[in-house]
Amino acid sequence: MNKRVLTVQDISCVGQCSLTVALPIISACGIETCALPSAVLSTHTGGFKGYTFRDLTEDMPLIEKHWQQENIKFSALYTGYLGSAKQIDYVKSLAQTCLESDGKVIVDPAMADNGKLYVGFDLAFVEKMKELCARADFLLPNLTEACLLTGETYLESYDEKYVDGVLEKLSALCSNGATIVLTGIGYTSDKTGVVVYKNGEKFYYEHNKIAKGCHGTGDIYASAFVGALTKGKSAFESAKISADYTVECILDTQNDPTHWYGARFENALPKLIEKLK
Ligand code: PXL
Repeated sequence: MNKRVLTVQDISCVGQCSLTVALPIISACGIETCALPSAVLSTHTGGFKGYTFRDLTEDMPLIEKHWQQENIKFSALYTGYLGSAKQIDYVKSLAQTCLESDGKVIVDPAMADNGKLYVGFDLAFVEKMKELCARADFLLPNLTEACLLTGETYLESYDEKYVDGVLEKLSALCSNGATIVLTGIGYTSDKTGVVVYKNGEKFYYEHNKIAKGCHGTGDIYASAFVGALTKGKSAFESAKISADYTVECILDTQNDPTHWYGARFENALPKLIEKLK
């Protein structure tokens, strides 16, 4: 049967993040992609002023009920930026009612970056997010999110021992035995990479760090990961393919000063698709 992914995250109308990134990327991977918007914002919250925010929490149980009536099921549930802590309860419920029996839950605990929570999130949300980590089959935090979830101190530079400690604490949160994909890990100033960790086994993929960091690259990364994984690639292959794709997107964006709000993911899509063949 064809794979069908459900992704739950916001629509930022402008800004190249969340659903406007996830839908095209996962679709380009050749996978039917369904969307449950967590909120509608005029733009993302990272740099624009005066954005609108329509919270769609109350629609979620109604949508879930309808899908149950129609016996609609998904092969994977991929969650990103959520509009309220209450939505975590609804997402947990969707994981029970709307997934095929071997369906996977992929959680990007999108709530923080560069050592700080995003505007609108608080420690109560972080606490609640731990419940979703417990249900995850794949967990994709950046280092800031990992530190918030584990109580570890966020450091700008660190060694492998520090990262091992973070990974162990994250594993303890993941009672469903999730594969952890920890992004943005670099041991020298010119490198970054991703660590894939499961049952004490660890793989590290390192690549060049591009000076310009772009907003929304976490969403590009997680969407490509979901696409590759659903296409049947292993977690490590998927992590590597997504890292290479994200680098291509940043390279395509870095010399355009008007494109400060996100990363151009469109031109590199053929390269991503090629790697999935
Ligand atoms: O890329 C994460 C993200 C998603 N959605 C919204 C955001 C952000 C990051 O700031 O503001 C609305």
